[in-house]
Amino acid sequence: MALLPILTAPDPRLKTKAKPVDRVDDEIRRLMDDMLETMYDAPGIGLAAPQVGVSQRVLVIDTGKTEADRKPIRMANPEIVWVSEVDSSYEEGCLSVPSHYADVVRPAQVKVRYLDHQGEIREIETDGLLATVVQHEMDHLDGVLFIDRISSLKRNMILRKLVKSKKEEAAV
Ligand code: K1U
Ligand code: ZN
Repeated sequence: MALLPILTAPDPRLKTKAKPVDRVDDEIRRLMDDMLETMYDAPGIGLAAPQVGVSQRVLVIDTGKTEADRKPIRMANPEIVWVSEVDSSYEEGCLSVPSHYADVVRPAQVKVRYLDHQGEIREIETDGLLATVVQHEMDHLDGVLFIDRISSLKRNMILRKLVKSKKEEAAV
């Protein structure tokens, strides 16, 4: 397995719609495993392929609190097939928007259909943190960041700070 570099905003690769996976083969399974290792190392609770520069509709999630609690979820070509009418708000973070957090409103419950790491069709209906994270990761597959779902004032402030820190890092 390998640790993959995580892209940070602003980066045009994070704004691009990813392509569906043709079939879940060994290459996709290796990508899923490398993404999980990268996510655990970061640390994070989700990661989408565009965040590691791969424009494919693949994501991984694990909301377990400890190593013993780990229950990795690997998804290819996820689709939301149902959303609740009730919304909920959660303070989101993102490994591609480091050190910034904001409240985002999304449907409280979702049903998602996807291909698992064996290429089998699966469905999960979920709420709480997992519902938030799966919607956040699916946004990445469409080139959408959580800062695109907050006010333009807050978004531009965060983007200015990210550009500044990238310039400072490049100067070291
Ligand atoms: O970059 C990402 O897409 C991953 C992101 C997922 C996420 C978190 C919270 C709300 C929505 C989506 C993260 O994992 S940010 C880091 C984080 O939340 C976390 C890190 C370590 C332990 C617990 C949480
Ligand atoms: Zn993210």
